[in-house]
Amino acid sequence: MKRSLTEEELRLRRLTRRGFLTGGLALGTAGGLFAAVYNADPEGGIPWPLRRILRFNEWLSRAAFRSQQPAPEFPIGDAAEPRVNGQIGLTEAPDVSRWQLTVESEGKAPLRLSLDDIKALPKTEMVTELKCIEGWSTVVQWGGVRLVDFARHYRLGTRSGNAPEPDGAGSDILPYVAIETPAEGDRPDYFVGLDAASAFHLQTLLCYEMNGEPLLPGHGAPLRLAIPVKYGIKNIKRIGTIRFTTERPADYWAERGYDWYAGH
Ligand SMILES: Nc1nc2c(c(=O)[nH]1)N[C@H]1C(S)=C(S)[C@@H](COP(=O)(O)O)O[C@H]1N2
Ligand SMILES: [Mo]
Repeated sequence: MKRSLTEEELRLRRLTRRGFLTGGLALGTAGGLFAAVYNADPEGGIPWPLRRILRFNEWLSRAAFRSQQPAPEFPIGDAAEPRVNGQIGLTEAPDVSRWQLTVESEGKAPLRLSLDDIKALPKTEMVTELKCIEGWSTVVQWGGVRLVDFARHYRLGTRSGNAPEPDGAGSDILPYVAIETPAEGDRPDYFVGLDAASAFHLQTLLCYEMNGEPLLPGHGAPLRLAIPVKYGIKNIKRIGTIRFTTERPADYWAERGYDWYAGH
């Protein structure tokens, strides 16, 4: 692992600890909590009181998200190139000519799309902040297609197989979206899970441009996610597969013990 990842882990750990504290205060006294945690049977490796706190934190994030608040946008003159950060799943050069996007949505036959298919959809540009959990952030201009526009065009992400509503809400919506780097072996190298509300947020873009230029390999060419309502960790680079699902997807950093939502 690179040194930057170790730093990333430290930041995440601190953030998670803060989350535990907030949840812990809501549940009871620190002493009582400590005793409860200490004596609890672990469930999935995590003692159940901590699991509960994690769930409580997730519930809070979800409640906060219901307002669908936009992330701030900036003047284009503020945009700059962010540092190339996080190279998991990017070790080999991308073969853009052979690249295909695999799209799965429960109850539908899988789709295989080219970059031209994606570029043919309505383009959205936005200037937002890419915020890394390590503590840096950069204003970036992104160009691509909104995930909600993409899903509406191909009728993805609903139980009925109809196009989702423009606000991406309602009981017909499949609750989760999994996005993964191209699978090399049996598992992709990097993978993120998103709740449908975040995935269908109007500022969630499948991007093929950064600052007016085609995306560079280090930034996730040919296609990456820009999702400014989430920390950098969810802004997955070099997407190979998108899956709309009822099952809460695995998430690279959540598997390492950190908040699955990673919103801010
Ligand atoms: N495939 C992949 N995507 C990834 C990562 C990674 O390691 N692999 N790191 C994430 C993190 S932690 C950040 S901060 C952003 C950084 O994006 P940038 O390199 O374009 O600045 O990418 C995210 N997407
Ligand atoms: Mo990051």
